[in-house]
Amino acid sequence: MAEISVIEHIHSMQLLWSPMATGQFTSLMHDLILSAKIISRSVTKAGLVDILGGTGDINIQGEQVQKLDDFANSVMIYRMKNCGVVCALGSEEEDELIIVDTDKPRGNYVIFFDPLDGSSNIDANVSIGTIFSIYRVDDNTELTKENILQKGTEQVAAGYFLYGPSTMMVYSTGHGVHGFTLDPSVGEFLLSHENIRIPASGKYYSANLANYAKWSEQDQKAMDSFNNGKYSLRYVGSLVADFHRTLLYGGLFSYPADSKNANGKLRLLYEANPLSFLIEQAGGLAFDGNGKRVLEIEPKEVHVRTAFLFGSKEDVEQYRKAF
Ligand code: AHM
Ligand code: MG
Repeated sequence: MAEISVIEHIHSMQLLWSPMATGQFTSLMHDLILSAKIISRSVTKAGLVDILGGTGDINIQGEQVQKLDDFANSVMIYRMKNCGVVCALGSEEEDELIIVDTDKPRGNYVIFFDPLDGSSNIDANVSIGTIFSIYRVDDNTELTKENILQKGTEQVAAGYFLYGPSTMMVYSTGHGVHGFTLDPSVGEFLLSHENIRIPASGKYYSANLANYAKWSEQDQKAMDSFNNGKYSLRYVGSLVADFHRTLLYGGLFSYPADSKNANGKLRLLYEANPLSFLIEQAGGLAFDGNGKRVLEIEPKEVHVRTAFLFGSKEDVEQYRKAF
């Protein structure tokens, strides 16, 4: 059987959907994939080299920075700034947007990323990941925050790398969701999950139930409706891992707003938008806490947060009925 590498796949999708493509996007994906392989290598060796634990710093989100967070962030920033086709980038770990210097080669792509999602799980060898979201701006667009921040519907591509028992890449360019598994013996991501479709309903629901007392009455009621004997509870606490399970098995994930986090905890640009793009492409649904499609939220700030509800169509509809 012919084994298809992720770059081959991206290239063939481009020929199919944008035959006039210049190759800039493939070049961006190539550098993104290289970043993930470098991060994956360090994640795999984490217990052997001195890269576990905190740096002692607190990030813009008010959270402890882990050494691996810091490492993944530097790898991503370096590669994306130097890939020649990105003009602006935003990282969950950085206070401000980064504009690529005009004296460097740069193109029209903008990328947002969460370099290492699931920080609280790093030292316990639990699955973590890197999430990315890619946009384009027109030639000669002034690179102001207002022009760079766009609704999730404008994403040209989104995806994630999951550092789990195996390292996987899942991506979409708006033509289905495709999954690849890193084969360390050849150093390539090979196609393993073509055209992933989320089941119409699943048997798992997922939420940090320790926050139950802090949720609105509606969110409590909605979540209670899943305690009906049909579902089991699963919650990793690494969004990438909880998302990947939900995508493959179906079910529901909810991180509602609460009395501590009035706008929820998860970040629109680095987490909710890319994952909503994927879940919709796979046939599922994604909403904020007001029943609005996440992809239609107009982002005003780089680090804006949102309540995040996603999953199989029937399960998300069941949750929404409580409102
Ligand atoms: P991180 O990007 O700093 O790791 O934070 C986001 C993580 C998500 O991966 C996960 O869904 C959530 O925070 C878990 O939060 P909690 O510990 O409140 O359940
Ligand atoms: Mg995260």
